[in-house]
Amino acid sequence: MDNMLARASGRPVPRRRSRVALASGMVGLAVAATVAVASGANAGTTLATAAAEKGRYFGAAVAAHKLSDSTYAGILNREFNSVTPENEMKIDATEPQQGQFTFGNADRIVEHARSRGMSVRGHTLAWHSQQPGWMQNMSGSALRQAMLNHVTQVATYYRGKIHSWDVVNEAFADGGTGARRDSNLQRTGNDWIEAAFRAARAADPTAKLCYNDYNTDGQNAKSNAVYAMVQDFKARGVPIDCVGFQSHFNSASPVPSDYQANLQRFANLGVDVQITELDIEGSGQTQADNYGRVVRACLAVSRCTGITVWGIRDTDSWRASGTPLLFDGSGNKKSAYTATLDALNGGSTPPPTTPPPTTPPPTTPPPTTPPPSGGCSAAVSLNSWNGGFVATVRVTAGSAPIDGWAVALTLPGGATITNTWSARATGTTGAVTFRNVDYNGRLAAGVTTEFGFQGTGTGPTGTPTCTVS
Ligand code: G2I
Repeated sequence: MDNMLARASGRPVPRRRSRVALASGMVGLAVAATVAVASGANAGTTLATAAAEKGRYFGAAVAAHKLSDSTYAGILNREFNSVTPENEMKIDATEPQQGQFTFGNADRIVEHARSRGMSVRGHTLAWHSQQPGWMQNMSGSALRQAMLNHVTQVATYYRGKIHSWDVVNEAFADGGTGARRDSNLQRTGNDWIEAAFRAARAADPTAKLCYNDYNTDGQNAKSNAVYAMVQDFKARGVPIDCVGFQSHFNSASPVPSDYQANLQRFANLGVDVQITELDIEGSGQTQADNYGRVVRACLAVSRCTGITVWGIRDTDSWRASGTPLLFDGSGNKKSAYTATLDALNGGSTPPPTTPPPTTPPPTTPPPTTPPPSGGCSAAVSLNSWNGGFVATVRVTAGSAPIDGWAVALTLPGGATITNTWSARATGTTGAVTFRNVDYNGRLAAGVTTEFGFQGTGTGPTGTPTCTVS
């Protein structure tokens, strides 16, 4: 409370001094409270609420078998609004025998999260590690087919329930080569990554699709190689929406000095960036300072949409001896927790409602109608592959607020819409009109909302028209 008031009033008062101030009388408290209200500042008192104030999520990696531990679940439910199954969605867990899918443990986490309004990061659909035995023994086109089937089955099963999927994990080699990591998946052909992304998009067009890796947190040969891949995917319309930076740090692998700049350069490619597996070995002030730096870097990048720590208590960590997390083994908040919360409650760039312009421009420049005053405009961007497409449509209100919108466009012959989200479509072929749904019809002047649709055949190429309804 004392720190919250200090923060809300814009005064960085050290914890001990503010306690003294608080004890010195009710007058000081009343003044501070008045300042907090007058300034309109809302300091979050948990990681989730503080991050939400900044338009971000704050998540934790979760193990299904720990959900029955009341200390663990208590912290999870109080502090976090996003979860990542730590192991339960990996290939060996979800397809232990070829063609036999088991989702029990993953479902427990998804249910726990969704019933409490938390979002879920899916981890991970295609990875060289934690493959079941049958997959480890496969190669060539049989493996490629099995991998694509796995991606399709798992993403379809969880369709509509996943905020972001780590579609492909850790596909680049360490060291200075910038090469792909050798693996059975890589040996099926260099295009295995884009094939996995296309299969994921077709299976769940609502999830953001991420590439996730470690040792890519600063600019180096490995992150340069990932950067080149993302740039290439954006240029060729391969459906990628986000890049995950695992951010496992310790003294041998510290938070890089160009961490924020590296996040920003990826964001400038037109993808969201997410900190996906944060943990920082250490203790005390040094650890706390490093957590603060990471959080501030994310808040400074408008497309850094959320942070996930890789576990809850130090004892839950995959490297518990390094005490790398925000809560100690008894569930007490560490100074790293306070530094994280304080950083979340500090200043930041606005939340990522309107993504910054992307470089380079997409190969299919979104056709736009000129922004009419008081009307609306629409722009389509397409992710296409042989035989199908996903269209994302951005609808922007003109110079006046609107209460509803309708976007009309024409599909080429042979194209059929199979699925629409965040809009209602009339028709599935030829001339189609999309109208807003309940929650996205009302837009303030200049504000943008998105809807999308998926189809077979070729996507629309003409200019959409937007009318206010
Ligand atoms: O290694 C840290 C992370 C690096 N990035 C990808 C993440 O998926 C990875 O997470 C870790 C989990 O935290 C560990 O919990 O991935 C490890 C496996 O690669 C996980 O370890 C495994 C053990 O290897 C298994 O023996 C064990 O059965 O955890 C399993 C469940 O406890």
